[in-house]
Amino acid sequence: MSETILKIEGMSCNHCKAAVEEALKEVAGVIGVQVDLAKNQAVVSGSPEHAAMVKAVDEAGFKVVE
Ligand SMILES: [Cu+2]
Repeated sequence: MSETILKIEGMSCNHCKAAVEEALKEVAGVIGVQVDLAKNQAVVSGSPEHAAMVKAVDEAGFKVVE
């Protein structure tokens, strides 16, 4: 199982954090998601397609910057 770190722009509170976690958990291949608000990043475990994660985050109203 691999882990991917996504840098995400636009998260400012725990509501944002929860929204991003929910969105990423819906992506096929994702096993777990841990968002770190202070670091503006999400650690995703599993083997999802990168593009699918970017799209899910975008649809939740945030942006993957890296
Ligand atoms: Cu928020």
